[in-house]
Amino acid sequence: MRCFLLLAMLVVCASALEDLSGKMFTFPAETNSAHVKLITTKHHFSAVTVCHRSITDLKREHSLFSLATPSFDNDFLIFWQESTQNFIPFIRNKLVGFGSFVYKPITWHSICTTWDSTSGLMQMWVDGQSSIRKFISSGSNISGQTLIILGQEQDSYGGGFDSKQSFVGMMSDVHMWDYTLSPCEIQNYMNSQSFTPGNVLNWKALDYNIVGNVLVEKQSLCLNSQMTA
Ligand SMILES: *[C@@H]1O[C@H](CO)[C@@H](O)[C@H](O)[C@H]1NC(C)=O
Ligand SMILES: [Ca+2]
Repeated sequence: MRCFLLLAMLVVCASALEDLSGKMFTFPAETNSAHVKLITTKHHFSAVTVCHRSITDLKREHSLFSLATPSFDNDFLIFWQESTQNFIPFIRNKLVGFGSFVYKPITWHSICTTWDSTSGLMQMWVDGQSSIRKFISSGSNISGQTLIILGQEQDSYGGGFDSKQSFVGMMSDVHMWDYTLSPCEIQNYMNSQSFTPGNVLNWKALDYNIVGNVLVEKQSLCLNSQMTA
């Protein structure tokens, strides 16, 4: 009977797309295990855009978005490096640094990252400000079974977590597209105006699994006034 019940629950869980509007993932503790796995049916990318909002009080490096494939554990990673005060995105295990952004603690930040394999250029936006466009990796697409994880940084496919690179804080409005958004669309996202939701990951119809101590909670603060403060 217990098995039957578990099976029934698994079937329900596997097919559930949840509208997380107005909600956030809360990562309340530093661990080398707690994370959220985001599930998508797309596994081949010649371009990507990822946008999310997050808040933390960490004063150390941490992972904001970790996409691994069997060939590259950092096939697409968004990482904050405290020692250089740089965002360090990775594509296919290659990296570039974006400095000069103001990444204040206990402040909600809207962060978007774009890349396309033709030009190999990457660009980041933080709270409405854009970086320059920098070369990172061209001529090779992200491909293979993608494993997308929030809260931890994958040093191996689906594992190799390090508590000292984990994310502690809250994260919301995670979207991913398999193309590069225009600067206007990114500004719309940053200003919480209407935008085309992600076609790879959509916060309004999200398939995800929580492992360990991560909560889904209502956003307790007014995000808009935080953004523009
Ligand atoms: C990358 O993907 C695009 C679109 O699917 C395709 O046209 C191109 O040939 C791919 N490039 C490589 C190197 O596989
Ligand atoms: Ca690592």
